Amino acid sequence: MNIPVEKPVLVTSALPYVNGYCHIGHLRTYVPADIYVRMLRKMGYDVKFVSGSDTHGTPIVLSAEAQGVTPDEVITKYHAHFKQVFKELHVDFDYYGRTDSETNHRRTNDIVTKLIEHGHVYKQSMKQAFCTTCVRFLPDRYVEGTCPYCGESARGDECDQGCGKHLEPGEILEPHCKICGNEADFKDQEHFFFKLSSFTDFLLFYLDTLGGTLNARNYAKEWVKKELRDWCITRSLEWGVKFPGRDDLVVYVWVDAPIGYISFTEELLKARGEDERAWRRYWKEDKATIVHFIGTDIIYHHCIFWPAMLKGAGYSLPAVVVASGMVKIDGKTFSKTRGDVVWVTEFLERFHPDTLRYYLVAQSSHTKELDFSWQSFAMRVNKELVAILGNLVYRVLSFAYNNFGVVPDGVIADEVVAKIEKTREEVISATEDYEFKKLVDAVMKLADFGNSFFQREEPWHLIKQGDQGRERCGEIIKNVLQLIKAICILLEPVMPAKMEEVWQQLSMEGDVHTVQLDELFVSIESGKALKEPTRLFEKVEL
Ligand code: B3M
Ligand code: ZN
Repeated sequence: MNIPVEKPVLVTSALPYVNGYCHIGHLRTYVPADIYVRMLRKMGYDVKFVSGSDTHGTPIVLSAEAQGVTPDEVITKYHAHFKQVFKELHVDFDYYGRTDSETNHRRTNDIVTKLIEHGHVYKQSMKQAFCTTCVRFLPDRYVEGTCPYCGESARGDECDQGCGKHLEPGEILEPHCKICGNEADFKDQEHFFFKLSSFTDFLLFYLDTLGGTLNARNYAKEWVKKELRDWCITRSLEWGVKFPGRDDLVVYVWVDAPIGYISFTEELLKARGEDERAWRRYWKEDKATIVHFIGTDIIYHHCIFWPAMLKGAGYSLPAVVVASGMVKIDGKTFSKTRGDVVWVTEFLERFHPDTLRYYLVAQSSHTKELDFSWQSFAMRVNKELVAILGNLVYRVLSFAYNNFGVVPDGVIADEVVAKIEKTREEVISATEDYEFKKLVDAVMKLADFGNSFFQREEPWHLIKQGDQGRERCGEIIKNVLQLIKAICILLEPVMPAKMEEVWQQLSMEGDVHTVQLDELFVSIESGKALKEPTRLFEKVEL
């Protein structure tokens, strides 16, 4: 979708539960979101990029219980870990917060209070899973059983193995206690419900206008058409954001987690010294474009609960939801117990972060499943990054350095300008379509062209053919250097650290991270001294 360049843009990336280490499955959302943000900035947009740690809900308390520590200890440990991983991977959030912040408690309280005042919330007694052995209620992930919709095994609040549907408390079949494994009982308990069913017409209308990837819109529409059940928004847990006026209940984690997007905007703008009400431009006054990057497993929450909640409380609505396909490992779903998992920290001990960033987008189109394998990783690095891109840069820069020592003189050929222009258009349209694979493929095609142009013109013969030959050779080299410069700008969003290296090898001034797309057509300056180049990428041995 073409979003207006005049309005500021807020891009968010789903909030990881900070209950364990980051694995490559997480990155399918963060890396493309970061690429998108960098590319929008190159296109002249004013973008803010926020995310943060999801610190509440049963994923956190279960983990704390299992490790025998407090939720706060779990969060502090993994929050720091995720921040570090994002830094190493150059996923550059303007702000990375945590949902247990004071701002988020306050904002959640405000939104829930508004929903109550606007008549969207009611109290009702309901059957809750209860474990007579552990003598406790079993909210959400404390219970496991069978999905009533597709028959797969599921967690209390979502069908994680099967159809992906959100499950309301009490819906799961054959419920068992996650802690002791015994069959769960049911007990009456009083809870608060959000009248989601009354938002059906609004949602159908909203989803028709929603931008982003089709999977998000289509899944959500199917669910809305099938019938929406009211949504239980409280849980009997200690840890979380208290439901207004009730000390014994917290709000369901999927209430306060997305509200984190608002709180983090507020915290970011405050930290930058902006007016206290500046966040309202984004979330109250419809003066910005809100773009959410999520995984397909949380479409329900972002395309149904969240817009209904925002609408009900009188807040601005997101314009775009981009949902990435899930990651598998050698065809299998992630499983820590089976060892089908690739930890990001371990990966980065051996490979450059940019090779992972590249792989994550080059391997499959954004909405499709990505099947990670070491073979396919090695193939992408060796056949594409080493053989095409690395080869072009090293071969041409070495030739230029050895024979000229500077960027030679010459005119940029129409053929070269046309190729760059075409690639620019392809990259922009890929960005607008959230097709990051098309983006890298288009630039790699330009690198391919660079290699064949160099090969075709045979500069190594020209250089031996007197002054005229040397002059013509210089012109050829200048043209290929121009192509490399263009590739460098267009790939910076994907491989920021490696393209900074190329930028320096080209002796370019300015900052490749902030340079705009117009720079693609500015001729590389002749006469600039070149440094001895080094190879960009190393081959991956299987
Ligand atoms: N914490 C993580 C997940 O379910 C969840 C996302 C929250 S985004 C507001 O993937
Ligand atoms: Zn299911």
